Amino acid sequence: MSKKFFITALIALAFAVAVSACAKKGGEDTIKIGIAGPMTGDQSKMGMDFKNGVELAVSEWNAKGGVLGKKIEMVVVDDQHDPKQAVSIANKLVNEGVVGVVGHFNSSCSIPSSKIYMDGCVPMITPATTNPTYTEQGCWNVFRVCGRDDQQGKAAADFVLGTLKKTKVAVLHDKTTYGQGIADEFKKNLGDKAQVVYYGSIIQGDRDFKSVLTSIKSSSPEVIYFGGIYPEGGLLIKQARELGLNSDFISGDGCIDPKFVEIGGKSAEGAYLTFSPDPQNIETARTFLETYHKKYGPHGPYSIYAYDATNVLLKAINDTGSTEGKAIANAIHKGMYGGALGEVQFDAKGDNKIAHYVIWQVKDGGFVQVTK
Ligand code: ABU
Repeated sequence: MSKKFFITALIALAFAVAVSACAKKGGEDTIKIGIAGPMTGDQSKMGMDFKNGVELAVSEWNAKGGVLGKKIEMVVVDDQHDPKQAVSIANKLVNEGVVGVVGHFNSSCSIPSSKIYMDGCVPMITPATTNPTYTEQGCWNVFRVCGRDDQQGKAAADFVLGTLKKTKVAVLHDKTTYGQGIADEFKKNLGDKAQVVYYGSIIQGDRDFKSVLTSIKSSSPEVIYFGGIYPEGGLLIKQARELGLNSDFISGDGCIDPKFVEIGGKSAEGAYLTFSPDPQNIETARTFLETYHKKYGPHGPYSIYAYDATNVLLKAINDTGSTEGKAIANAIHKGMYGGALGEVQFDAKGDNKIAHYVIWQVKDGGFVQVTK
């Protein structure tokens, strides 16, 4: 039996089991949706970007009368990018009767909480979780509007080999599901075309990386790849340059935020990152960007994804005329959505069929897309 067939069969079975377990929600004055992410702490910028994107979509729906004749109410919860806290707040959202969740940010939070939402018959759409496992577990209730780290790791490896033409590489990660996962995808996609002269990890939350960077320097890499998030990524590039370690630096979507440049300062200049194409070049994103900027200031990398995820969820509730989780998930699977980022369509596992990655670079303190 092929892996694809097995996963599709597993999801079909999970759907069938869910029919008997899911009860119709409702009876309240509002339709509640959960927004989950790191709302406090060093990744709170991501949580706030989520909250703003969702709030903008909800305000537009509510201005038109809400959904199924009821106003939409946001229930915002903070997972502090901690997997245990994520499970705890997932239980809280299920108990509060949310009909869907937009979140979480971190793969290490979305993966364990997805089971809680599935048991509670709640569909979840993550704007930003990119680890493949999220949609490979066989959960009927999971969706993502972003891409996956197997795509993203390949894009980074292709760029290092094909464009930078570098073959001596150091690979570092933060030991999280996302960080290690994307670093390993990058390494796997280098294959035997590059020599990995250093492979190691840091601990998320640490602030002094001089020791690991000194070891990396002694291996003389042409490129350092980092799998992790901007609080550590910004410090890593800053401290690398202070040590005279001037190799090219490349990371993933976890570092593509102005906070990376704020922390890294001038040292961040020239760093490469993988992310989706610039929404400023996407016609359908214009209205979102104008409205968002007026209301909240500059958009973050995942503000627009949170906005699109919310619209996917609310459109499915509206189209199906139901707040029952399985019916909503079915409607999401069947639909084609004209989002601010363009068309969104999901495969049987809940992955966005249309997502892809390009290369960005830090130039003059900002991020510029450098490949098509
Ligand atoms: N995709 C970037 C960071 C979020 C995650 O853990 O997947």
